[in-house]
Amino acid sequence: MKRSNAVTRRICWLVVMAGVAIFSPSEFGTGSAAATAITIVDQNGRVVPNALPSATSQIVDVTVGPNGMFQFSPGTVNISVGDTVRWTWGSSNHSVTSGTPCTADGRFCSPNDTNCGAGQLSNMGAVYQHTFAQAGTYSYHCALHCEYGMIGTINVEPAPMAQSAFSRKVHGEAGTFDVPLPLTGNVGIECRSGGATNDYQMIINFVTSVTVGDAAVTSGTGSVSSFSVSGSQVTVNLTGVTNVQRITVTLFNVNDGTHMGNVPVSMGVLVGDVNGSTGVNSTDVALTKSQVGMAVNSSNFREDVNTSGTISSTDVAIVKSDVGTSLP
Ligand SMILES: [Cu+2]
Repeated sequence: MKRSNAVTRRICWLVVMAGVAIFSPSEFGTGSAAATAITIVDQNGRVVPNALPSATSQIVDVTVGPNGMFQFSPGTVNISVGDTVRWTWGSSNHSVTSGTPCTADGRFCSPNDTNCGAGQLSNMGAVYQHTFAQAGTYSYHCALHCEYGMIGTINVEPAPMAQSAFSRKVHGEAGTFDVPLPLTGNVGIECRSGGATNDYQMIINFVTSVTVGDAAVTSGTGSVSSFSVSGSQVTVNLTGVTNVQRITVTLFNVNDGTHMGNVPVSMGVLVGDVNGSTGVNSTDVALTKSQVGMAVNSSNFREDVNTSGTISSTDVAIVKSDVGTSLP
């Protein structure tokens, strides 16, 4: 296995050397043949790609060996997660091979993302594209002309980071209270009932102002009835959110001017789990009983499970009726 790899590598080098020997003179030259190729490429009128993220997933164009030059144009491209880069060959005998110059790392390569180490060359007019699903910096090069500086970089920007998220409910005249929904680690548990139509409201805060393309339930049962954006805060109104589940709402194409991407926020729904233990049991009943008649405030609002603004025997009865349920 190792030996055959070594042999393969040696053969590849021979092919590369032969390629340099055969193709370099015309490509280095400024003769009429090369000039003809240049003109054809230019007549394609390929637009120089916009390096800034757009409001939706985009395809960014890169020319491989424009005017016979050993370069990718543009050499550096900034895109967002989910965007596609489309390389079009402006001259022959080049490859797009991922990896820090000048070693293939197998992450992507022309013409079809397979056997990248071979550095297969394509000819003028060829098109290869690759969609980048992960944020990061990707170096690539031409397997034949890397050592002449034919290298490129794709910067894939991550989605904007949400700063915090909450499940918000109005408790009658007692006021508005938020259950934190951590963005990492254990899911936040919403213990309050959603009323007749199981309505909930998520608040998602970003560091800076954002625009949002769409919002939808991407996991669990429920649907987005509406959403709105005010500066750095996104409000998502949900309906039909059933009890005893984990639900994920995804904000699509969130754009903060620098980054763009999708932002998921998850919530556990377990009515009556006033202490957020992921199960409803006698402890929750006792906690609720202990707050009956107390004014609803930031430290006991979870016990007002029907969000009436008062903690009463009705809340105790709701918690009792949910004893035995637990978060899936
Ligand atoms: Cu090349």
